[in-house]
Amino acid sequence: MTTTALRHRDALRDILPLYLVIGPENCPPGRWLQVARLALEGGVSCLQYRDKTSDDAQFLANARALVAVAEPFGVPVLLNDRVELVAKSGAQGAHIGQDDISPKEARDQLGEAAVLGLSVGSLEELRQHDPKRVDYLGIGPAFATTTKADSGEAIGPDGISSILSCSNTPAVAIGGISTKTIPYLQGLGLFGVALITFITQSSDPKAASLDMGRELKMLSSR
Ligand code: TZP
Ligand code: MG
Repeated sequence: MTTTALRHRDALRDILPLYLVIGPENCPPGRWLQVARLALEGGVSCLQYRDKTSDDAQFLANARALVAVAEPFGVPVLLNDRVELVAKSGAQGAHIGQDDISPKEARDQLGEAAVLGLSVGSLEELRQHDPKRVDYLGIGPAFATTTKADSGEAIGPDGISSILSCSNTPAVAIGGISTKTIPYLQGLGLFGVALITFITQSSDPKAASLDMGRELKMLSSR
C-alpha cells in the first residue's frame, strides 16, 4: 500500500482499531522491540513510536528498527512528536500533541502522503485544530492513567462523545484502555483505541493483544 492511501478514511478504519503506543520507557528494560513484535503477532493494527528521552541518533535507530519489524505485518508506524524524522526513518506518519508544532507546520514538513494524528482532550482543543490537516484524533485521557503525568483528568465516555459529536475526523480513544474499560466506549463512533500499559506491561503481550482484538470484535458485532 502506498503511504498516500493510508490517509483515506477507509484505510484508517483498518489501521486505527488496535493502536499500540510503544517505546523503551514503557516496556521492561531491553524488551521494547520484542514486545512490539509480540503485539504485532497478536494483531495490533498500528504502532506509534513514543520516546521522550533518546537523542536524535538513538530515536532514529529505534524508529527504523520498529519500521523493519512492522513492515512484514503491513502495519504502519507513526512517530510521536518527531515529525522531522518521519522520512528518514521510513515511518508512515507522525502524532503530535497540543504543545508540539502546529498541525499546519507538521503537515508542511510531512507533505501530503504521511498520516498525521493529533491529541485532543477537550472541545476547546478540538476547535483550535484545522480538520483538513489532521487525519485522525487521539481523544483522552478516556480513563484514569498514570502513564502520562500531564494528561489531565479522565474525560470518560461522555467527554469523548461530546468531542466526537463536534468532529467528523476519525478518532481513537486513549488513556486507561484495557479489556475491562473498552465496553464503556461501545457505540460512540470511535475508529479504535490506543493504548500503552495493557499490552506493554503484560507478561504475555501477544495474548494481551489477542484479548483486546477479541473484545473489540465482540463489541462491534453486538
Ligand atoms: N495520551 C493521553 S493518555 C496517554 C497518552 C499518551 C497514556 C496512555 O497510556 P495507558 O498506559 O494506555 O493508559
Ligand atoms: Mg507530543
